[in-house]
Amino acid sequence: MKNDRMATARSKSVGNLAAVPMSTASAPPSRARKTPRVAADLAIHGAVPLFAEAVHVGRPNVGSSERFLARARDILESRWLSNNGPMLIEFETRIREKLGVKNCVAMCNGTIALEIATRALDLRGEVIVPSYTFVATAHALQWQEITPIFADIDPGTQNLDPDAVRRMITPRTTGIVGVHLWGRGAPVEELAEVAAVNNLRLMFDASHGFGCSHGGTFLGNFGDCEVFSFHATKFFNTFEGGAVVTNDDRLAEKMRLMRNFGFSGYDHVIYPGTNGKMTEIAAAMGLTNLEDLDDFVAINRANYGAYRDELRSLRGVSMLAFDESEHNNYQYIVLDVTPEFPVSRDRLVDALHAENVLARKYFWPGCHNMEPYRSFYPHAGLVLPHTNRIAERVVVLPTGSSMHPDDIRAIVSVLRVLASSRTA
Ligand code: T4K
Repeated sequence: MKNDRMATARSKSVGNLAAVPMSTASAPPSRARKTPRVAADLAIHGAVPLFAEAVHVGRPNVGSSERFLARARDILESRWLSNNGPMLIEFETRIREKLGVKNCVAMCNGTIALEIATRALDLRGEVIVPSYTFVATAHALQWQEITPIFADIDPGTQNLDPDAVRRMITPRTTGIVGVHLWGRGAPVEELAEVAAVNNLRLMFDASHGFGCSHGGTFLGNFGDCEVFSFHATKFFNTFEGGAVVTNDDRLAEKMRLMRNFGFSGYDHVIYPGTNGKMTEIAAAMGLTNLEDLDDFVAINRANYGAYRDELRSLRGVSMLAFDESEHNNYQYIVLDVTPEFPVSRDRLVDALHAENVLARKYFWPGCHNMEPYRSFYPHAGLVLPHTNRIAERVVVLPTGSSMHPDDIRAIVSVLRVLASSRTA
């Protein structure tokens, strides 16, 4: 789908958020049926839902279908479908150029990329991670019998707190996996210092952070290596996919071997490996979507501006802000529902779901409250007060190229009705 919304976005200035017009001139029609004004207009009270069909968090952004299909035809005609084919090689080159990083090792998904990176860094024993992340960050370690040790977050940034990391270090600790949550850079300098002082490896789960920067440098250039997810729900997708990027040539070479069973040539295995390869059709999707990346960002940014403007006057909810001096992908619209808001976060989510707005409680309840970690460490929550609190308060709202600004206004109107009615 190369929709009108994207064509509009291309012609807009993105230098300044305030300058991004909320024009609907050539946007696809709004799907919202009405604007609720009083409690009786809400679907939780029996009214017709705001949307006839579900509005998702994570609706994929899809670039030009013509260019994708032309690439698909080339793949079929060439009979080269996987294993380091021409699409993959071009894809890795484009990623390296975009991020200014020396190596890109594309993989079949972000989870396998995390596992391969972890192995390549020789992590074992205990590795410190945030609990407030998608569970794949922890599972990628546990799957290899490495013990994830959960450290608390800074409630202001929702990223790992370096002091909390320091407190969790033991003689068994071999590394730290930081997460650039919501695409906002983790405290990379402080974490690098903690790692250096304690002789630990440092890698980042940058699954949310493709196209985002920290201190003006694109994420992908920090730590020993960084891992991206290109899952369908990410702002930039290859259907399924991921990559490890690094400025360490030897580490990259090791990971290239690992993603292809350890083969260094026909019948020649020099390393234990797995199958982490990205297919040609996934790389073709990536190349196509890379060409439309600026449009995706512009749309997300306009949506972010629309949410911010609509939510500004609403007491009790605050929207996570992106630092405008950095590159951002504005992939996640993250609300903190504070105790000041008249209804609970869960009631708010129920109300939105009733309207067919499938808001998400990412990353509730925190990895430490999921199996197997909940059974392994029944008392982990005692050292994770900020994680526990934030996980109970956050709601993620829909954005992306399938959203119309009027849909956003309609969604916020539900919050406004809830805010004004104690009985809602
Ligand atoms: N580390 C972090 C920090 C991550 O956030 C993730 C993935 C990973 C590691 C692992 O990377 P991968 O191995 O996945 O590459 C979704 C995604 O599945 C997951 O990739 C993502 N993080 C996570 C934050 O969100 P779910 O289970 O919450 O949602 P899901 O996949 O059911 O999709 C959400 C909604 O999107 C659906 O309700 C419908 C819509 N959707 C989904 C797909 C796949 C579509 O409209 N079209 C689609 O093709 O995990």
